[in-house]
Amino acid sequence: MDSMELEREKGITIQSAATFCDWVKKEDGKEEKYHINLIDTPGHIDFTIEVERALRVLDGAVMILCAVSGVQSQTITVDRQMRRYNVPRISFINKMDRMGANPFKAVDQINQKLRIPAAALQVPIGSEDSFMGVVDLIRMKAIYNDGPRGEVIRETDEIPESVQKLAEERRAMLIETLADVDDEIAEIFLDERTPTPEQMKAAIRRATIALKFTPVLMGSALADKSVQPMLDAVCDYLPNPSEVENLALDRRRDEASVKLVSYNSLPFVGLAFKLEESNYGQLTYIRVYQGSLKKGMNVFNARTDKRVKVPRIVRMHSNEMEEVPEIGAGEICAVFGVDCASGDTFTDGGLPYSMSSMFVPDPVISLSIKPKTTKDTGNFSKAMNRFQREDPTFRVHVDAESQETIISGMGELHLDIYVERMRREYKVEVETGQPQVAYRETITENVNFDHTLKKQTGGAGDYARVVGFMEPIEPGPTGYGPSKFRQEVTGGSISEKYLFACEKGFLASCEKGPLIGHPVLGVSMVVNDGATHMTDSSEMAFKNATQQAFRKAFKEARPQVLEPLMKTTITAPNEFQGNIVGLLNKRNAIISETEIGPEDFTLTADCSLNAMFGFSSQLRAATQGKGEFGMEFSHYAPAPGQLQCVPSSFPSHPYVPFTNIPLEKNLLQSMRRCRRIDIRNRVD
Ligand SMILES: Nc1nc2c(ncn2[C@@H]2O[C@H](COP(=O)(O)OP(=O)(O)OP(=O)(O)O)[C@@H](O)[C@H]2O)c(=O)[nH]1
Ligand SMILES: [Mg+2]
Repeated sequence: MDSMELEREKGITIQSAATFCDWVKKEDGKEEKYHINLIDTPGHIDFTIEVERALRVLDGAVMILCAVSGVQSQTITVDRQMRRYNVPRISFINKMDRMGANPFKAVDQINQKLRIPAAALQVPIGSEDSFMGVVDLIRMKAIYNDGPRGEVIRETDEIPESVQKLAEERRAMLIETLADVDDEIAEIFLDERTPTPEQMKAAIRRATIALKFTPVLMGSALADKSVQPMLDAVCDYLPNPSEVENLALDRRRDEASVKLVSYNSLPFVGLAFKLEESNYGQLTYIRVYQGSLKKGMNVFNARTDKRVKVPRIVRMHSNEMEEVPEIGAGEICAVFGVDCASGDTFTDGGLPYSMSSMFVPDPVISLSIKPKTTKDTGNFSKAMNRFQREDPTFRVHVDAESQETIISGMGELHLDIYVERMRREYKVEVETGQPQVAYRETITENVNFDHTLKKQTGGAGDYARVVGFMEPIEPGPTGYGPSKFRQEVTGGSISEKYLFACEKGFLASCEKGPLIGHPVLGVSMVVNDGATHMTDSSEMAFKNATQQAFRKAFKEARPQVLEPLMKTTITAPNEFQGNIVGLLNKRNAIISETEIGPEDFTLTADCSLNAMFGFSSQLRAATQGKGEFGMEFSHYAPAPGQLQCVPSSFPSHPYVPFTNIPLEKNLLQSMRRCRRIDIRNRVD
């Protein structure tokens, strides 16, 4: 489904792609047809928004693991995202044709590292080159793939002698695991009876949908082996849209939750989860939760309250599309000509519902960018606009002082890909600066302020006085929150209009902190008094006075630079554990979890992004190339002492040397190299 040239070239998925297919499940001579709406997502954390929005709208997922590597650091990150959206999953162990394939190691790792009870529903027949098929442990049948593309399924009751014992053992383990997660099987198990295939399947379905279990299947996509049973399992064990509780918020009743029911006959509710610019205009992907969406119908955007007509509905088949007149409840489609933002809810206009949006992480890395020649400026801005609309984790702003265009995103690969796409799709060659860490600024103490702006230069002067205090907002469980403005003026010393100007001044100050010019988090500013001059006061004067007061008070309130901390997951063979703990200690990382398996260990730590530069090359050196790591933004934390500036020594202009701390160049290169290894691993 990777249709972009760049995806094919690099061998990685960059954008999620949607497709629709019918799958005919054959069982005991009976045929049943299923509609499947499928979204393929990237695995790299840099494209994490694609995973977030897919998981937001999907009812179930197939988690794909490698039979040799098992649970990788990337798997752990995606696992966290699946939990965020309560998505039931089946697990598929791919690459059974590879040398060293060991599906049961992967099953153990799902149990231990992801802490979700898992059991294999199959055992492999043959391995590596001679991997031929699987034994279905529920029905105890051998399943082989015949035909040039493995399209002919041959099922027999004859289980090869060589796997007979393994199949019995694993079947017993499956029943035992099910007994732990399902009451009905527990009862049968305690009575020392054997559950029937129907009872087992029903229990697997119940436990999977209840997020208590994941069934594990195995095969080889490359060798066209045992993929069909996985699709059958999708039908058997993942929920259909009516079995998933999808909630909307009723705006008329204080945002109370209401259940959406996936019936075509009910009023329409859908969520626009992804936008894409295409040759024919903006393509908006919509998941229909309730009711149906028809061509020519009028829908209401719950955010803007605007009515739009839906001129064209298409079903996506990766990059091809099929025009359809109607899409029913539970399905995914794309529409043309509907202008909206990603995450907007659409209704038929009768229901005051909106749906919660997805989680959009903050960017952690930024760099300056400009077209090499001025003639490309038009295309450059076109590209920037498009990328920003499509990807909420990609941000663009112009630095007020340097006038440079700054792009920010989730990682170096993320930004690299956009630079490359600009070159290919918009024919714009660009120059980029050094990547920089996205810092934040905050205060740690309460301060009062009483600031008067007074200028008299002939004619009308400027006058505004603002009085109040600033205080830190304690970081919550998800870290530092946005800064907040409040007015508590009594007696009308500042009018409503001017207070609004004060708030504007405050917001402008928060965009560019006084320390190093990065956004301000976790600061509360309260204006509770002031003074207005009959003729000299203006909105501008109050806005400026607030900005000046903010700046002064901020510096007195023991300000702090915050840096991004990354949740880092490292996996390596056990013998290297000492080395890695040493490496992390040197970086002041806080290790939150260590898990030691029979062969390798997984360690989770919070580590500053700054300190992670150069890590991958050191990790490789310390583990003979056998270690791997992945990282994801966790939260902001105060930067270490040597990076903090002493308030008294603050220059009155932004502290330039600090903002210019580049990501250590070779660190970046090594991160890149690490990715390359990652990619190469997949190929062999
Ligand atoms: N040996 C073997 N290689 C496979 C198999 N399936 C996929 N590969 C190879 O693994 C590499 C990566 O495959 P992709 O399908 O792009 O993997 P992906 O998980 O979609 O990767 P991202 O979307 O970038 O996260 C390719 O080189 C495939 O040829 C398999 O069953 N056996
Ligand atoms: Mg892919």
